[in-house]
Amino acid sequence: MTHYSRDRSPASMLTAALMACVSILATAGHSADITVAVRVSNAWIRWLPADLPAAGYATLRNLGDRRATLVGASTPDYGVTMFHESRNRRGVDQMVPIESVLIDPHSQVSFAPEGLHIMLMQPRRTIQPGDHVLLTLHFADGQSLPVQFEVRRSDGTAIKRAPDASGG
Ligand SMILES: [Cu+2]
Repeated sequence: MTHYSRDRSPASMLTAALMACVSILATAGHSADITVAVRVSNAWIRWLPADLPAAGYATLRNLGDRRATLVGASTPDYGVTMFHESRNRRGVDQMVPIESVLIDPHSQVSFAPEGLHIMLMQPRRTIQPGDHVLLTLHFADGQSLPVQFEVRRSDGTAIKRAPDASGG
């Protein structure tokens, strides 16, 4: 059965954006300095069929004056979440675990195919293109940032295409 998800309304995207803002503002009252001023864009998850692990990608921009240190990510939708970097050594593709990702002030870091990615394994529900997955990014100073990731096929499209005759 082909299932079309139509929940990607501007309202739900606005909600996600507001949630991201709220998490920053919520901690602002407790401390004079806001150490995490990271804005996330183009957050998506490359979905692969069967039980192949998915990978999360996004661009993180540090709008603040202090370095942000990303130390982890968590989500209720996957059992295992970790940072990896894909590297090619002498023609062999490898994925290297990354402990933390530094984002210098007024600069950005991109998680992207062939490079940094958030490895997602052991899904706890059926996840398919068109879905959204809430990932919370954790920073070294204890602050966290919830981000909605859009699940897309490996070619970057979000919606399952209707099956056609050009199989195999
Ligand atoms: Cu990986």
